[in-house]
Amino acid sequence: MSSIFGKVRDLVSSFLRSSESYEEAVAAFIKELQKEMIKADVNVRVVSELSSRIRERALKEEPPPGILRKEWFIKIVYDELVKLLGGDTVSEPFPRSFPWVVLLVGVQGSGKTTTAGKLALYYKKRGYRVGLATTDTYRPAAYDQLKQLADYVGVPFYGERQGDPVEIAKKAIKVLLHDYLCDIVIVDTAGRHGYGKEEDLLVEMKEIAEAIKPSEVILVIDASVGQKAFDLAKKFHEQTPIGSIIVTKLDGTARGGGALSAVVATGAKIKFIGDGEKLEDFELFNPKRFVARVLGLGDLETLLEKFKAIEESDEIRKRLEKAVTLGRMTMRDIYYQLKSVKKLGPLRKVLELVPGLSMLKIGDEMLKGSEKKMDVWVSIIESMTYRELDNPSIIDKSRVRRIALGSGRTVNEVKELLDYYELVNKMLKDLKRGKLRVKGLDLGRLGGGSD
Ligand SMILES: Nc1nc2c(ncn2[C@@H]2O[C@H](COP(=O)(O)OP(=O)(O)OP(=O)(O)O)[C@@H](O)[C@H]2O)c(=O)[nH]1
Ligand SMILES: [Mg+2]
Repeated sequence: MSSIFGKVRDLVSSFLRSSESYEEAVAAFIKELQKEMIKADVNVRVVSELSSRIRERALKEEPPPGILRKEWFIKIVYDELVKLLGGDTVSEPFPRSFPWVVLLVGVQGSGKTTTAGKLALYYKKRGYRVGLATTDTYRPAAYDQLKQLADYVGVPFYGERQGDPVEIAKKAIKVLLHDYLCDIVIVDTAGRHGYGKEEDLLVEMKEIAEAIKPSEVILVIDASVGQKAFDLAKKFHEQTPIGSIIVTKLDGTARGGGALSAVVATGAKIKFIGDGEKLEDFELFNPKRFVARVLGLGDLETLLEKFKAIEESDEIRKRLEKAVTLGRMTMRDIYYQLKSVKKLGPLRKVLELVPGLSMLKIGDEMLKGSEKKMDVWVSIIESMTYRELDNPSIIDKSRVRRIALGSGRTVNEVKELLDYYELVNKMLKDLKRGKLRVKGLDLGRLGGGSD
């Protein structure tokens, strides 16, 4: 997998080491990145859009405290690549409704049949009743190939050695859903169309899709497919809207750029990746992890840690903004902050960039407060019930004693946390009423009216 984007890893480390000026180094990095991506068969339009976004941010944004400008640039590259690959969410692999019918499409040899087997195993292991079907009557061995996989996984199979693929698909759905009561049916299709043209294959996919109305059409794409993947994905997409993508053969020497292009061409996200011939060589696609690997951030552990800290502080900032808007903060928010600050460890200085945090004393208490106190408070909060978390005012003397006992802390320590909770909430309330001004917080924007 390290071969994707060729030498991007080396680019990153030489960028960080280079002695050129920031502007020069950025320009050089972008130029090399473009070269590598084009070499990796990423569509030219995609490359140029990506680089202008990176360039613009690189020249405009100031890094947060504690982060060097060059490090921040790598974060920008990381962000933009993650965005390109579907954002920071890992896609939801589990169907929302049943039955869930998947139609696998893709060109010859892209790995559809193998992927059908992988999907079947993946979902069977997770307790679903899966069925496999093939409509491939063009390649003589296609039927046996999927049948064998179905037997290996231990799931029902439907296929016919010859006949009209559309009719076979319809029958397969009927048999697997009604006779075998499957929750999930995976339909494998042909990658070639007799001696026919590519157009015929596309028409057939469209007809099958119209006949069985799958819940999701998945494009299976080989990581080594080059530039033509972009056009191909677009063509498939025009015939049968692609819901998601599975990239196969990422274990090989492929650079994977074609697959990246397919993502952009269809607007669909990569859901799984295959990295081997065995059915177990299959995993959910995680854009962040993937890009971190591509950029070699695993080797730059401290840098990756810093990025995580920034993301964490971003989450805290969002929660704080909400608390300010509402004029209150829950015990759960406090818990989240305590945990984050602990997790960030020596990087907690990054937290200082959270606007208003230190002014609200939350920062002071936590940033300067001892590690030990954080542990105490975390354990106390963990001993509270959900009702107490949501509404600490119900915590009376006897509950205080029970919480202290449950967490192995003293009554005074529990009281101290509750006092702190009250103090923070009083400040938030005053803030909302406009009695308190906090530097760095745009109160107008947050809409804290003076009611
Ligand atoms: N190394 C590796 N090989 C794979 C992977 N996925 C599939 N293959 C191999 O690629 C070849 C083609 O796979 P198939 O699953 O038959 O491809 P297909 O799309 O069904 O092919 P057609 O039905 O002919 O269109 C087989 O030799 C598979 O073992 C993968 O993730 N890694
Ligand atoms: Mg096949």
